[in-house]
Amino acid sequence: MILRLILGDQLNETHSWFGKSEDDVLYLMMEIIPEATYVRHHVQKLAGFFLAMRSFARTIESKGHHLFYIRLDDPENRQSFESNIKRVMTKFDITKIEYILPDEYRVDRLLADLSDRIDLPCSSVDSEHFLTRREDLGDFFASKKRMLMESFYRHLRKRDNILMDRQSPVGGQWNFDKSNRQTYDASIPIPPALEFDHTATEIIDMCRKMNINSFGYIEKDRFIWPIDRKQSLALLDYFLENGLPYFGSFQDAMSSESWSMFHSRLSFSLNTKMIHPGEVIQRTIDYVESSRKDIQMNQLEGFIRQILGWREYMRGIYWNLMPGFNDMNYFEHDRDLPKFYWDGQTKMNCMKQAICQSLYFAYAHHIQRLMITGNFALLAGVHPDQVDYWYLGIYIDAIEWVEKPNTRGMSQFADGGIIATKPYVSSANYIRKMSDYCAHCHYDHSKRAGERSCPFNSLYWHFYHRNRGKLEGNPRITMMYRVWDNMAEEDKRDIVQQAERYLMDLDAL
Ligand code: FAD
Ligand code: DLZ
Ligand code: SF4
Repeated sequence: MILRLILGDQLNETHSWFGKSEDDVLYLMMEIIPEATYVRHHVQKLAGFFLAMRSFARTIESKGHHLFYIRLDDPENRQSFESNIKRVMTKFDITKIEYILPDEYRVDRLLADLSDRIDLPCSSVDSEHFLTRREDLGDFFASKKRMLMESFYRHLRKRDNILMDRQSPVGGQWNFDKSNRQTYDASIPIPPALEFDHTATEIIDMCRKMNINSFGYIEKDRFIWPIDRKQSLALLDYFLENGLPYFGSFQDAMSSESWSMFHSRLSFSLNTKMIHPGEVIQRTIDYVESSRKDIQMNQLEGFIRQILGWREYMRGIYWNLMPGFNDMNYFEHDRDLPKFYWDGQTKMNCMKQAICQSLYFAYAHHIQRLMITGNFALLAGVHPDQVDYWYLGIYIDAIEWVEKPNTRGMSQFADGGIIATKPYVSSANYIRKMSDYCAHCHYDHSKRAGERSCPFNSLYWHFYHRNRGKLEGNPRITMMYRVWDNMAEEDKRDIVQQAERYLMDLDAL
């Protein structure tokens, strides 16, 4: 009998493994303590993975497949992939092991030499999920100086003939980013987030019984994210109807009125592989073509770029940089992550909003992750290990292959500029322009130093000042140093002193 392992982020019903049921195949899924504790997960992330895994198990069993499912609190659970495989091997006449290539380096290494330890042939198959192979990005950039997302994205547009008019991009432009930085226009109603209605009580009780340490909230144990393919497709359809018409325009906008704005919230469904990026792209294009709404190109292209461009690019970067990626710390940052990241208790309203909604929904949209919480961690000089740890735990969609390039690379510039051409930092100016947060803040967005001066302002200049040696040569930053150099000496001194006072006690901010 062949034993086939399915990991918790491999819930892909459309995988060719499940084409027809075979009597000589036994599928194996397991809930294990190391996966629930390799980082402190948000309670909704634990609930989401276990609920979706169990739902997937029911689906494939209903299609006639044989499955052995090990629950976290099963007294016979040996709590590791390898030990549980060995246990199943003693129960059934297993002659071969097959697994789907994992997306995480850690699990990939664990399974790569499994056959040496269990004395049975082991082989892997593709996940059939991504639009590129692990090594495609490295091959594509082999002879190029920079590994820019935009080049890879254009290559994939051409390769797959997506939004193309022969060799030219539809709409005459590859990228409509400039039209995608609008501030939120309050006359356009934000669609309420589509919520599903699952109860997570059993999972939460089980995690408690098994001493799994989690954080974050889940109101009345009600889990609102999709847990199967059908619900994931319903979420996609809801987004196309309600979010897509304004997606591009307000992609970077933030408002305390909504925790998900016009975003799709599809990342959990995609990262667990309940839906396929190719079908998301195709359905989106079909929707725009058949819709009577006049959906502009900047909305459509903006969304396609996230899935076809950023998502595939980040995965390629991950496989290109691992395992060395883990140790990158370009600025040699070493401060601790402030305590308020774990409870949202800070006087900085932008941080409070972004962190509290993450604690309540296990979600923040991209610009909150990048330009609020990520921006602050970078300005404050927090060690990237601690920043990674937080992002990997708090978000429902956080799987290392996508979390790490976004956090350590894009947001913390710990790779020294492989992903981003300059650090994503900003002062209050940007936050004020893109959100309504500053209007209700204890701090004054217009002050760079002195009482109640916004910490983002002094820390911003301090960041450039202290990292001059590493950044001055970057042509995209020259201008900032010119502004700094032209400031009055007294102002510069006040700003640096203010930043140093704030840095001495970040927890008090
Ligand atoms: P939408 O805005 O609706 O975008 C649609 C889809 O595009 C997303 O579902 C996602 O699959 C893809 N996408 C968009 N941006 C990116 C990106 N930068 N990288 C990869 N895919 C992207 N995304 C994760 O899936 N998991 C993570 O752990 C994660 N950690 C992040 C950490 C930081 C510091 C930052 C700055 C970004 C991170 N992202 C991560 C990327 C992005 O923020 C999320 O994919 C997005 O917010 C998910 O919400 P959504 O589904 O509503 O996205
Ligand atoms: C996130 C997660 C959690 C919390 N628990 C499990 C689990 O018990 N079993 C499992 O197979 N997968 C789990 N996952 C998803 C894993 O992090 C992911 O499947 C692997 O690390 C491979 O990327
Ligand atoms: Fe954030 Fe500063 Fe604005 Fe307050 S004033 S919301 S801390 S940017």
